[in-house]
Amino acid sequence: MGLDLQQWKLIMTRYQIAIEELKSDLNIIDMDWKIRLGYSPIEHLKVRVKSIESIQKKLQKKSLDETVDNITTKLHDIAGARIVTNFEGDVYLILQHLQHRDDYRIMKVKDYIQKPKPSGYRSVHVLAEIEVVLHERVVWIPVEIQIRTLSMDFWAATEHKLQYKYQNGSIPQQAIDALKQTALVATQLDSEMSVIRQQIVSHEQNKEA
Ligand code: 0O2
Repeated sequence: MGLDLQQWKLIMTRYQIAIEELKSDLNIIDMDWKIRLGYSPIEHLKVRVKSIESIQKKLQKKSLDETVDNITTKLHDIAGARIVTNFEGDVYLILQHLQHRDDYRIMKVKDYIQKPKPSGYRSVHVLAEIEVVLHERVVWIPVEIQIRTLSMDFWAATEHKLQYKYQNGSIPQQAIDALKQTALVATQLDSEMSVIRQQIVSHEQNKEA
């Protein structure tokens, strides 16, 4: 037997609050970076709370019963944010920022940039608990924050669409190989953009000296 409507409401509200808090925190640091440094590593930000349907699908995939305990302790990506940057170095600036906040507890960092997934997927995933101050108590709510460059984001979003198209069958090996190849092209694009940025920064510094 699954959860009743009231139990779902309580759970979903909890994650909705966490996502509001996270969105607000990230918008504040984006503004602060822009004002103090004239540049923010955040290119754009997307947040979402998984739908009840996709929570149920994930429970099934993990062979877990639909219980409050399983949902709140075994699923860590119900509330999620995706922070997209222009440059690979900016991914790590944001990671460092998150690691130094007192109102975030970092539970796990998965660095799929240093070690891409077999599919070619690259991104840094941060599993964190964020502090939310409620009327009479303080709670810590888990969120998954994915940080990646525009080029990693383009690859992941397009690959995800192609996987979805083939969800009733298997993707031909030729397409899997071709996708891995495009992931390498995306990696190349990221490193070339970083080199160009470095050239521009050095040029400006030489002018000032
Ligand atoms: P959605 O719709 O994006 O949320 P988990 O699946 O989280 O229980 P795991 O394997 O530890 O367990 O998580 P992982 O692989 O660190 O992160 C899963 C999420 O990363 C996925 O979420 C995707 O968003 C993204 N991801 C991981 N691998 C790939 C990939 O090969 N291609 C693309 N496009 N995205 C990937 P969901 O829940 O699958 O989907």
